[in-house]
Amino acid sequence: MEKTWWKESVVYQIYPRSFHDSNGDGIGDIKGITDKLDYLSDLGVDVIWLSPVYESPNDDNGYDISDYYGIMDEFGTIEDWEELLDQIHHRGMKLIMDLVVNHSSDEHMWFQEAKKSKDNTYRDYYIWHEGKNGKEPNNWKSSFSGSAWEYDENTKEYYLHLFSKKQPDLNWENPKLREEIYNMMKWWLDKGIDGFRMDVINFISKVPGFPDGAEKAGEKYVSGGKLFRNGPRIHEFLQEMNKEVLTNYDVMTVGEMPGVNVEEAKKYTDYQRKELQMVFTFEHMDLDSGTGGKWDLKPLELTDLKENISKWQTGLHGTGWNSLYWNNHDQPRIVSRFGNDKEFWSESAKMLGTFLHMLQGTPYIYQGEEIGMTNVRFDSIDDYEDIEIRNMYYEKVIEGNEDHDKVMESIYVKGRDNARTPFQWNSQPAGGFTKGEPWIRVNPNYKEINAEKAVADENSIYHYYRKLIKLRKQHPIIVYGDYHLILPDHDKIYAYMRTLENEKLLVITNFSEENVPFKQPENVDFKPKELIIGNYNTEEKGDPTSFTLKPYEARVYKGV
Ligand code: TEU
Ligand code: CA
Repeated sequence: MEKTWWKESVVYQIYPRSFHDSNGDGIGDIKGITDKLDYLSDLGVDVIWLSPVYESPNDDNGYDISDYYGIMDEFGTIEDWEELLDQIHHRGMKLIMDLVVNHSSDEHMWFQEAKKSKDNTYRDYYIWHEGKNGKEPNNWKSSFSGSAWEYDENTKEYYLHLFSKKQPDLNWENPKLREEIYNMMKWWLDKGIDGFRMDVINFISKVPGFPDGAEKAGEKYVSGGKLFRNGPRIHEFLQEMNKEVLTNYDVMTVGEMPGVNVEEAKKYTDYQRKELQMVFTFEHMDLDSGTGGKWDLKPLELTDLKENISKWQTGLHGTGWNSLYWNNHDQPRIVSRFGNDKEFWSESAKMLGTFLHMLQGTPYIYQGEEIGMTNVRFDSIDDYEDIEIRNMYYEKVIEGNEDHDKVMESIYVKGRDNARTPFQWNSQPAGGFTKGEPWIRVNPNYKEINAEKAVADENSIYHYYRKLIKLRKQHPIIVYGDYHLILPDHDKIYAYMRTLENEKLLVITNFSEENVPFKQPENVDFKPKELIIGNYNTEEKGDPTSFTLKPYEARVYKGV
């Protein structure tokens, strides 16, 4: 298997608004990140993925870009950004930027022009359609509630926005638009960045004619996902992007792809197809959602997780490459979601980290995951900033008369603001994130959970993550070994083997708060030699093939 730097890297995602504020305005900024680079290099991460810092009106916190070549005033200047890149490279780390080109902001010059008239030069940079029988062109819903179409009085047509109405979808059918995007990508790559994370990049090719999505009883607008995800020209567009831009640089690319399955991911990440190197799947992040989508809460079944992770591990082995993540700026905190953020907070955070970092793929750590930051429970909906949360609350409770407490509970469990409360640096006011008033409330547990305390405690989740990252550097089997599930039917223990030539690893994790007996199955050909990491201080005594796992215990044995 081809060995490459991006397969051997650990990536750390920064959501700049919530990372560290250097000038006291309550908003994280670029200088604030530069001040904290030693913390990141001490953690041992290799690549930093920076969520958008471009000019934006912040309707969707920077995922609505009004100038792809400018830095958002609140975050600083292009000189601040150049200093950050320089300081990242100086420490031997790399920087990948967020590429948000399925849509722009409606305040982008292109859209401001396009909406002036139907024959404007920039009109076809976006997707315009006449209404149908006095209504929207089709029945697609926006990810942020309501219709995916907004009517423009001036030119008497609708424009498509799969997200907020301030995020008009760009028209990738237009070769001139594609050329603008490729030129912008080259501009950033020529400044020295090391790659891109590509926002909903599998949405850029829509089915021609924009047909209706499948009707759903009681729903005015429905998901059009089958008609804009992994669309008819997606591979053509990505291969063109690769040929025009990416192939000329030694870069890392990861495509965020809601709705992608393993079969499609094989195509996107097969290096001979020259498209992308990795994708972010959402399948494992949908296992605790009911048929009604993310807000329809359902407990995780461990056997579902086994089936899904195993499908991806074996499906991409040898052809493509996996990204590995539990957290990002759109997902709730994993220790609260699949772990236990109360009695077994530290053990379960370490277990979840072990499980993920011993898999084949490139691991992504989201800011705060390494210190066990948890979900938050704000009493009032007014404390929430995320457009997805606010629009959903309005649609369900204000317009739909759904029960306030039930909807708030779904926000506590799944809301994106769980990941966006300010990074907790220390026990100072606002957790040391800012000397001013933070743009969003800080999680009240910042006195107990913060980086300063974690760095000072050799048994902290932080130091455990440092060990996990170091192991990946020391043992090529973790990066390049193949994967084999064992105990497939066990509903509390997730155990899997890794093998590379004559080396083997056995990873054993207890996803429950109970003491669970583990017995290595007879048919597993493995002789444990060394416990290379564990989240309880397990002495070497006892039979390593038969023992009782403590609540959320994780063990990794190396052997033959
Ligand atoms: O997310 C795409 C996406 O599908 C998520 O928004 C997800 O559907 C939603 O958060 C429900 O959990 C990307 C960015 O990561 C997200 O922050 C942006 O809001 C979105 O695209 C639009 O740019
Ligand atoms: Ca600031």
